[in-house]
Amino acid sequence: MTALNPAQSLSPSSLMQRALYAALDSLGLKVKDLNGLIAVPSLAESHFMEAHYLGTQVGLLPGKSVIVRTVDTGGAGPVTGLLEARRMVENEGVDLVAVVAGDAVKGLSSQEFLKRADQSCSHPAAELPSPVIPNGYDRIARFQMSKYGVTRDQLASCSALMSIMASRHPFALTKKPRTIADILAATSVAPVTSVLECARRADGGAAILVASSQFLAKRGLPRDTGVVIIGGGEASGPLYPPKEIDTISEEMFSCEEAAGVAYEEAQLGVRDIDFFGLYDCFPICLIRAVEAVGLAEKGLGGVFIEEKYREIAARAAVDPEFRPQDIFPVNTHGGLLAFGAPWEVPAMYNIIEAFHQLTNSAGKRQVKDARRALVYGNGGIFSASAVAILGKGKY
Ligand code: MLC
Repeated sequence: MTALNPAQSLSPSSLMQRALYAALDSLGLKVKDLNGLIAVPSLAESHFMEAHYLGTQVGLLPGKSVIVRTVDTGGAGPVTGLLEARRMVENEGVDLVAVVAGDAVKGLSSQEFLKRADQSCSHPAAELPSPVIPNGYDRIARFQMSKYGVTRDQLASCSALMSIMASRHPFALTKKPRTIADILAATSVAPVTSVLECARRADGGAAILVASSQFLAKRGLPRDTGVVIIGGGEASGPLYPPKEIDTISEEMFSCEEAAGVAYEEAQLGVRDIDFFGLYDCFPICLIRAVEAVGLAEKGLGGVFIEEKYREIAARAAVDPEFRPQDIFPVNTHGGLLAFGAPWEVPAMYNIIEAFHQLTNSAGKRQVKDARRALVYGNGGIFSASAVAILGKGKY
């Protein structure tokens, strides 16, 4: 990954290129070693056929026997890309695929960002005021409050908990833990959403390489320095929620279905997973995610998060050595709410943090004996869910 909000402002294409070169360099590989490229589009500088644009910029194209694809499932894009890369390796004879994302939404003025972001999920039928996306998630939060008794403090706990996690990651944007009171006192953006409960707008790029076992053997690359993809699932919902809260139904949500498909393919259950990288663009996304992957019972995700937050905050206050990951092995980097969220890029950080956990390179954030991880990306307003289950490369 590139630095978040680099000192010198860079275009989305430059961020994508830097991330791609950094990933290749880390293994001593070159662009011409790739025969697959997947990119997700940016908001700040969108291109027709983003992956072809990037492939041409870096000199992968023209080239023979190269498969290049743009995937657009919004914020789920990196996880969809990871699963698509696996299909390319398994079914299409591709050896080495790069999945790349980059955006520079912090570099846009507030007005320009909102103009573009509002267009992405708006429709007259949804009657969502600007900012459209925070208001869309806020509507779902209010649905969850009326249907399942989620409280305002439970919502705020999500952001407070993510700020504790982020404060332990050297690259995260949020450096200091925040309390529920801090979150509630921040500027209001929508009826039950403050500015500190929005995906933290940022610039950044990230890339991931997916290789076949044959490629690793041929190039003398050890299998146990990477991770393996052992299951995946995707499911879809509508682009925007219905206007009336009382007409929202469980049918519009898709994470549980995607996670179910992934667990089934991997022949694993929630108790087999040691680390979870869960999408948290707004608190309600994290609350629904802990339920969907089976960490909390249906309707009790908010209670679960608030309990974890209060326990972690209390123990961290008296014990500087306390390890929050021992009781909440989720988003040890701080998620979208606190690590940073360059539009469609941030699910990459869930995958990268899972990679660090599974390769025992997460430093003081390390989850003990992490052997399997689940990563979840969400696009639109609960419009796309992609879940992948990853395993340690070494058995
Ligand atoms: C913002 N700030 C935060 C923060 N969010 N600080 C800590 N934690 C957070 N989570 C800070 C900023 O760094 C900034 O401080 C100040 O608050 C104001 O933020 P801003 O973004 O510069 O302000 P503004 O332009 O007025 O816009 C506010 C906003 C916007 C809430 C309308 O930030 C917004 O729309 N955010 C949500 C972005 C979004 O929708 N992403 C996609 C999520 S949906 P400073 O010091 O820097 O000035 C998704 C699915 C998908 O992920 O498919 O994409």
